[in-house]
Amino acid sequence: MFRRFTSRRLSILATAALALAGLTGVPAHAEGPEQIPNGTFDTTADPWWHTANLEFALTDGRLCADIPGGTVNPWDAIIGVNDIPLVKDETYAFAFYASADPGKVARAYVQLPVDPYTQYISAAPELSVSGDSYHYTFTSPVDLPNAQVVFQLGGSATPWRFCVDNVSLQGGAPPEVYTPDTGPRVRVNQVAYLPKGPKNATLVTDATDALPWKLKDAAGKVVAQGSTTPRGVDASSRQNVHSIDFSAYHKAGTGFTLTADGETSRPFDIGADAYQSLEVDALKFYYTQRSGIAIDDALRPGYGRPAGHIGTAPNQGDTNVPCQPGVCDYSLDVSGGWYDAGDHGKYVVNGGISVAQLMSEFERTKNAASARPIGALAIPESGDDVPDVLDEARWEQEFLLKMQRPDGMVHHKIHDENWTGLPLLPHLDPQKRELHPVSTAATLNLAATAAQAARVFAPYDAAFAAKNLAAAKKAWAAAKANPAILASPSDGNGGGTYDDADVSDEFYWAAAELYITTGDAEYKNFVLASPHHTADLWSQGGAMDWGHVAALGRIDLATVPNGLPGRDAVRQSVVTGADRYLTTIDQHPYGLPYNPGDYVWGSNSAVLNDMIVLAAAYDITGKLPYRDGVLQGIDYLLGRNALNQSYVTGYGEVASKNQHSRWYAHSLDTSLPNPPHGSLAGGPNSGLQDPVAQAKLPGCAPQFCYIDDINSYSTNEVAVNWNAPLSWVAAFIAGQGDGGISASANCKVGYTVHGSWPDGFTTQVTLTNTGHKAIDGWSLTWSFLGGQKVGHSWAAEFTQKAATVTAANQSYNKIIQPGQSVTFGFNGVSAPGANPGPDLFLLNGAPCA
Ligand SMILES: [Ca+2]
Ligand SMILES: [Ca+2]
Ligand SMILES: [Ca+2]
Repeated sequence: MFRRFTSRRLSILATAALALAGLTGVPAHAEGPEQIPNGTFDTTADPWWHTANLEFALTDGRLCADIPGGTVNPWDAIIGVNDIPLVKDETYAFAFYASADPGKVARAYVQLPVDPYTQYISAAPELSVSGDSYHYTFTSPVDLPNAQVVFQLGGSATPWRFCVDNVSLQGGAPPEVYTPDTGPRVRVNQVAYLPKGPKNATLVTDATDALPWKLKDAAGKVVAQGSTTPRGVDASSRQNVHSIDFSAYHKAGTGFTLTADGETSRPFDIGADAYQSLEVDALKFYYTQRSGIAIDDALRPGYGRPAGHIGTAPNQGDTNVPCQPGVCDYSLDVSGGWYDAGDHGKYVVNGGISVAQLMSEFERTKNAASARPIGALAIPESGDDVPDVLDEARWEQEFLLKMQRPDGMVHHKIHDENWTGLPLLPHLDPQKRELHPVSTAATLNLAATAAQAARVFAPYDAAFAAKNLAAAKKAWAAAKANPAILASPSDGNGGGTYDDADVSDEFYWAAAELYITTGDAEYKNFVLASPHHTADLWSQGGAMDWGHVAALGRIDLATVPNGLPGRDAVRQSVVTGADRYLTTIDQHPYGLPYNPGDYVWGSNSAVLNDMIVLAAAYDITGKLPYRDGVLQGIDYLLGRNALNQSYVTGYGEVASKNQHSRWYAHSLDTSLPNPPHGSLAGGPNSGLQDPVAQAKLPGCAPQFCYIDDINSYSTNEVAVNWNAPLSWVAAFIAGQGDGGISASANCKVGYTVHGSWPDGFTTQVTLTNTGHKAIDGWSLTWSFLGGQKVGHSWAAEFTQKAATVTAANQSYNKIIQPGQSVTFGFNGVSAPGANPGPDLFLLNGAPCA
């Protein structure tokens, strides 16, 4: 499970203008289509919501709630459901069964969901203990796509119990049968294939025999041709499909099309440029998600807005945020950070995996042969010496630090008291903001991310690094002392619950990051003893998500230099996981590494996280099939799929652009923008966990359980934990150039720390020419783990930029004959913590084999 919401609700402020229309109070004939999603409560309360002062639950097939006493107004306690369509001049039959114990008058309305809450029918049934059915009719005076049905239950001095069932609103227009426009049946990556990379497509056809295909350039000239491979019926789409492999064509260009079975694909490029821009755009997404800072329109034309949640009315946060009633008696300044998704909430566990993946995207540039520096992001911190990807990560990490209490425990989340409606710019959110209880999971997320921040920021800001290391250690100790404080699965009013019943994986991840950064025995021993250290983490769903984080630790232990005993087996375990995802890709006619049966909430991020395992295996082994698995996986997200659309805004001829967001809400308010280019939609979700998906997508095959509708939050939201693996993978692909095999250098490096003392160490490096030709002039580059610096040196010219060191020949040792070596060395100034030898050495820019 990814993001789960037990309810979504709109704020109820008052019921002003009454506009009764056609209320008859007599039983009506039930005719016309049913407009209420789930009025029978057979298996779930979704998508019904309730006010924060009550909970509801299913009891004997009914929805029941204990209504608190002591409220004043009817609207002080509400149960409701949103997004009910009304058609002007249509007559509706409104009916429900309800009971009250003791008997009570309730109010039932079909109304406008925002101020002035105009009521199209207003009923005040006298409810009995034994229960009764109630029937009304009315004629709608308006066309409205999103009316609310609410039961107002407040105003009683004493508590009582309310149950409801068989809520029905029949009439109006029959629900439109939704059929997605899937365009031509030849499905391609609509953005770009790398010239020398794999090139695969999928043809939807009833044909069972192979068919001819033709690749045409922009001028319509056939430049390659071949035969399709019949693949049978694909379970994820329930389509009969063929696959097409045109990898043998290598020439770059734009406007290619692929033709088969009388259909011509949407156009695509063959080239590498798109991934350079996708890497940057996917990261630029975070700036406009920032809380606590005005978004500069000069940096993001069309996206400028005032700062959200800086203590300026109508905001009620985030500079001095109290706890929920009864949770704590203090307030914290928790301003800053990123808004999580399409809402204004900020959740430590989802921020945690996101900031970790951004830091890993940076850290990979120090350790992976094919990585290149991450591009500039046009953010306020651009132009300084700190890579922008780290500046962006720091914006969130600073917030995570603020969520920590003096005792080390970390609050799970901070968000609005009640759900707000769409659209709503951050600075206009009037809701009370509340801190929710601390949790072990949040505390361990801070331990992990702060430990990672301590090493990656060390060369740029030693004080910030030290602050993070102290916070990480404190969080670790607090979590050890409080190992089972779990977030509540019912704490979902106004924000996602992000509850997680198993935090043993969070312990493993935190221990792994603390070990990599410090080298300390306590964390090493914990890692080696954890069942997650050797468990099979490579699920056919996603390898990791906000609640399953063991793979974050395992992959970092495999790919970030460290001295863990048995590290070779750790590296091999990642390769084993990648082998499984390669098998899935090979067997899937749409070529994706994800094949769990039903698709989950945020399935696109699961696809990407599986691709990160493949990418890590490529970084570890240098074997091309792993890299090519990543290149195939991105094809799915960019158009080679059953819906024939890209899930990344601005990429591909047909792409998601109406993702669920309160401020990229162009489809609700044309003065607001669509999501920025590079925004990833959550993707197909078989669970259909919102009213739009429930109305439009019943019975969908997994790949079809998606709609680009702003109200389909369970298939089409944006989220910080979804763009993080997108940017990671885009950076990986951008580093592959045109997809050709980059040369490695004929060299071997011995790197030996001969001695160390509290703030220093001495290192000897031996560079051996393993080739058959003399090396005439050399510079050897590697990166330190953290804030280490080269001091006194000998036999080479040293330069250092941040963590990256280059040692170049002197005139007398410029030539290294085949089989010969040169030796040089330096005294290092040690930052506190681990000081492992590097995994990667580049000789004149190429990795030593
Ligand atoms: Ca029922
Ligand atoms: Ca910068
Ligand atoms: Ca967990």
